[in-house]
Amino acid sequence: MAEEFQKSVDKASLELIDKACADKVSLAFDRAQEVKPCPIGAVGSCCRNCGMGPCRVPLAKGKEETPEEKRKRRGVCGATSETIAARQFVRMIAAGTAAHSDHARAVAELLTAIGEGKAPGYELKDEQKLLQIALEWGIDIGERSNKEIAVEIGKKALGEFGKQEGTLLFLKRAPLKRQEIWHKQGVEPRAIDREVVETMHRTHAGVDQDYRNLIKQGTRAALADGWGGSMIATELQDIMFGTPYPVLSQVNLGVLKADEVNIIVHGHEPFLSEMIVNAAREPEMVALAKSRGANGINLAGICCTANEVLMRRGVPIAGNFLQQELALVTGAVDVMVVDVQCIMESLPDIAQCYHTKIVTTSPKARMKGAIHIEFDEHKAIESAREVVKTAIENFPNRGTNVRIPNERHDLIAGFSHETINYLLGGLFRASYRPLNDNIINGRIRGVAGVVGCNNARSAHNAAHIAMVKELIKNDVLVIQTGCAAMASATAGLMVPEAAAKYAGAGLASVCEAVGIPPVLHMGACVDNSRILMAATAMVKDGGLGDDISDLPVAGAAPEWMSEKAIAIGQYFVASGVYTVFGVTWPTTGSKELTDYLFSDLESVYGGKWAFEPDAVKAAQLMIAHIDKKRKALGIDKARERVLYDMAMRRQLE
Ligand code: BF8
Repeated sequence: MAEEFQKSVDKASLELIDKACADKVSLAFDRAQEVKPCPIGAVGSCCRNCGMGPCRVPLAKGKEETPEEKRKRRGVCGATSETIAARQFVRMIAAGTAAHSDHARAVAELLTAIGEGKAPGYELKDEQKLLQIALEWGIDIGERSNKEIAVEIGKKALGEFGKQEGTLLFLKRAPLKRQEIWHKQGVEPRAIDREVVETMHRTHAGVDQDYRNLIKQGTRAALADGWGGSMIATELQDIMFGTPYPVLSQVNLGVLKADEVNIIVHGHEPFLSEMIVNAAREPEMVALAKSRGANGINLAGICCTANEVLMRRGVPIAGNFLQQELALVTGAVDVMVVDVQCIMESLPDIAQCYHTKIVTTSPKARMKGAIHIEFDEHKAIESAREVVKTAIENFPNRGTNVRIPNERHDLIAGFSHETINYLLGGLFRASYRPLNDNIINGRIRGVAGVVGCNNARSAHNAAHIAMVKELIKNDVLVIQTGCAAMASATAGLMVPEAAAKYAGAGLASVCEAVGIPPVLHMGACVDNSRILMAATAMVKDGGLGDDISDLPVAGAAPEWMSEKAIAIGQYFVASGVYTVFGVTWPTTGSKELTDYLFSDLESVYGGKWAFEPDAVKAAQLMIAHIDKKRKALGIDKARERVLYDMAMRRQLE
């Protein structure tokens, strides 16, 4: 009998997977069993970029390929397996960059509209960041109002998408040495849209036929994401909605409430959900809910929209990517309102088995079987009220087939780069100095960014939690975003008490002194740009080399699935970070290309990719890399001494 596939390590999810089975609802976990991944496409050996194909150029299994066989392994147009795999890879980067950056475009448009007084209900909450970016971008402040400055920032940000001259403004934030590397390699992004367009052009049949040159363009597109679109999204959202500071909330499906109207916000763009938070708190809305028999209105989030409203408003998280269907299976969700990205097309179908209404809001992302309430920034609060009312009116239709798992955990989120700066250094000397000092003295071994998705082909949350536990046990401070952050929170790793329970003695002592968890939630996927800023701040504070590639840091996405994750990984690598992915690797159909990504890139960018599906082994690879960097910095001895001290202390105990 085939071995039973482990679907999740999360109790709440397992409970609802069983309920879905009883309710005859098919989930992503089931489809992952039924639809096997195409073994040729999975390794990047299928090219469907023209009408002569799809051309499949698989490696013959089980024997060494002769040069003659390799020469023949080509598509009809003559494309080699290297070119084919590189084309698919950089197209993934382009799609990921497009997703983050189109989000950023909408952010810039909204900021402009707020400044012009055309987006009632929105504010400019972080004045300090507004002025700081104005200064950074050479925008005149003088006697101008914040709104006037906001218009100019918004327009300048929009210019980043299509300007015809120069390179992206935020590249100047990187350490000087990093900027020089990008310049020397010729990978400084010129304009965000241009890099996506050029990637699509170069991967069209018969254009770029050198895998190194394709990866170079992919790098440029990826940098246009990390140091462009994503950074614009993060920074401008902070101006509008506030820069996050530590906030206590809860996570997992147990945050849904049996006696209240449950509204789930799902997707990535927080514009409407910010307004839904406001609308749901209006006394008239609460009164309306009570008149329909509910005790109140309960908001919760899924995926990165959840992270956005968690970070800034403390809204609890119902779940991550693989829990979106399960939220519906509770039978307790009155409306699930979605915007863009990572939204499963199965939702309306599953909703039909219960009473849930799925509401789409973006003209870019409509779904069959959903109600469409279009988000209009000019009357956002009205759209938000309509969504909330739809949920309230649907509450009396909730049936008896309801099960809300009794699983919820506290978490502290809101660790923006600015907050970390402040927490470590204090209000008057905000800096990363204490972090750098504790890395230098060895209490903290290094820092790891563990980010990314869930993947239905690997047990939900298992790799995330195993990797993060292994890292903190070995004194590596973990910073997180996206669905990865939610996974750690469900395992109780994002509360200060986790330091004593799970972290090594060195890391625990620092966490206890500062009062932070050993695993810090930095936000949504676009907020990986906060990680770039944190790494840059570490370099600028001194003592750990003069580039990101000198730092004892590593990155990982152990359960990745989206093209956005590939874009993120590539900009981490091109920023100098060793980056390990799990589950599957999309270029193994070409050994040459894979070797290039896993090894040669390091001599160019100081960062490189690695693939390791075993999460603990992957963590150990990251730790080995961190130790290598400590040695290069000459701070490896300090750590040995600290370890010796701890051993002695334990003996004494
Ligand atoms: O942008 S981590 S599954 S929700 S892609 Fe999607 Fe991946 Fe989750 Fe957020 Ni990021």
